[in-house]
Amino acid sequence: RNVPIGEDFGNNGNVIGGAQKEDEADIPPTVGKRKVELEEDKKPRKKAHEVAKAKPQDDAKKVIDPPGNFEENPGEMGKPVRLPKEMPDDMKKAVDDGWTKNAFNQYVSDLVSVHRSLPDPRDAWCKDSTQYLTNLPTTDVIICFHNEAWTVLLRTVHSVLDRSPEHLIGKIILVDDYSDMPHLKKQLEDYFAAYPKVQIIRGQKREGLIRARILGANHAKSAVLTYLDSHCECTEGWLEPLLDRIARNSTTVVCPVIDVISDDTLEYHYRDSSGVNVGGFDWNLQFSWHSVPERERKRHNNSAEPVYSPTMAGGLFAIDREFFDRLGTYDSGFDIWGGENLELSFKTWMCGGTLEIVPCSHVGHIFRKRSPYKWRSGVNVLRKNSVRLAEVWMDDYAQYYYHRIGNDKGDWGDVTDRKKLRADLKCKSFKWYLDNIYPELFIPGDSVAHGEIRNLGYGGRTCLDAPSGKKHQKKAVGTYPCHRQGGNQYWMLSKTGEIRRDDSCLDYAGKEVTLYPCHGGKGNQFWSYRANTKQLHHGTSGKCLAISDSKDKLQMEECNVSVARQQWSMENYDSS
Ligand code: LR7
Ligand code: MN
Repeated sequence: RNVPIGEDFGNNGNVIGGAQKEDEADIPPTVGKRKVELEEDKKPRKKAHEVAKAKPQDDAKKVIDPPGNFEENPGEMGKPVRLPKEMPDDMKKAVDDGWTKNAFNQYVSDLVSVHRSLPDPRDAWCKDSTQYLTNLPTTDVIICFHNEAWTVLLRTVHSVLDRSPEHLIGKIILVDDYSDMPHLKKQLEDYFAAYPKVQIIRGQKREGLIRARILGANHAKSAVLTYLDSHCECTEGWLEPLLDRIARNSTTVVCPVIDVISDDTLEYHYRDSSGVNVGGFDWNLQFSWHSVPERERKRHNNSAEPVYSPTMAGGLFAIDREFFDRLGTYDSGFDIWGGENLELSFKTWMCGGTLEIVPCSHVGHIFRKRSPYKWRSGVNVLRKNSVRLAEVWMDDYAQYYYHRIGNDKGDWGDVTDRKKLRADLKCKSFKWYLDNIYPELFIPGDSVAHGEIRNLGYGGRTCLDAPSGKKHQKKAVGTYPCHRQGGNQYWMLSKTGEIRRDDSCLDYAGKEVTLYPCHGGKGNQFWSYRANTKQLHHGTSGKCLAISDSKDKLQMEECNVSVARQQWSMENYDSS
């Protein structure tokens, strides 16, 4: 997820034809791999090459064999599959085509068995089945897809069938969101005809993943709904710990730990429970991962116990069907992609439920760096979804998001029904949610100033401007003509002297002024704004922030009150 708007699209605010995604910078790196027992594979398996050849992705024409000495059964146990550096031209073309269509290495996926084995990432504690209720509810597994690669989709479904107790799976509902790839038509129906649990439902037009999920829910009958993306792999024992939580309390919404399947090698990365992360968000309404906060750690004896999470990533979760209905499922006014994860997270907490990450349940997901499919041209879909979310659920706090996007809210349609839903359910306030569920979030209103930071030298038209994307960290912070659209020029001066941008802080260590994750330790991240001289004094260096003569760079200088290029005005400055 994490498709940014605004700043990454030159502030024209249009996300067209998919969006640039961050890379795995936000995704927890894999640490502490442990030895795992080999899972006995019960079913007779075809060799990877046979699988790939038997059902080639027909728009890829044919599967081009890798060189003869290539490994026989690549990718087993989640091992990485590395293609040779030198490839014959036709193979190279097939590899490139796979990347173009899917934004992951489809060629590699086609070499890997759709029943491949995976490591077992669970802590020993999780394998003691006596801790799970014996009478667990059944679940329908809903998998929505738009133009998913053949072997990736099949592997998702087989990982559910192969690694879940049969009696706990009602149906696997595949919702085709108006794909046009030919292998997803009759070929898909023929393939799954042999699997009575698998049902295929097709939308009549492109709905986007949110309405596709609602469509799936409308066809579900089991007590629990479990959602997965169409490029996942479930590991051994993934399901029971999720269902157990819901069986104990039907208002508990649960997410597995989401492990990383490499987009390039299909390697399965995981780490143990000590590395579990919980979900948060920032004032751009982007989802982010955080380590388990101290207050939450204290509630547990064992790091494998379910932990409260302020938000969910969105794609992988289980929920009681009746509770989901009571919450009004999703806002059907959300298009294509995004925001629905925060909607469900906020209302779960605000309307009497609990959201947890269950460290005993691991499901892998292929994280992509860009979105391979078409969005909706001319419409800023993500902004529309986010404004609907903010209007209905965020009370006065919505202003911080609006400010962050330059108050350019666009057309978000009608949310009367959703507001009524919230009122009927008598949900708690967003303030309650922030105070009790996400106290770590920095509130712009608690800052000394928030908005643009404008330099008063050279005509006073230059603003502090953050580098684009989230890879900004450690990149130099620059300047740009003030544009009053928030985005890269939205800053917060905290009471503790940080100049913040989401979770990053303005940092000076003697060379360039950069953005660095906020550490709360003052030092290089400490700035004091003197309202009388309008200077920004830096903590450790004692220097003042200025712009260069050419206005296009920041520089640190010996403080001099008579130099206009050292003077700044802070938006929404409140000295009290
Ligand atoms: O128009 C569409 N119709 C669809 O059916 C667009 C997408 N989809 C399907 C698609 O085929 C896929 O199965 O919907 C699913 C999600 O789309 P992705 O894989 O492009 O999304 P993502 O993995 O980049 O994004 C995350 O955020 C999304 C929007 O908020 C959804 O909630 C995704 O499910 C979610 N993915 C995860 O939570 C996995 C972990 C990612 C993280 C962090
Ligand atoms: Mn996904």
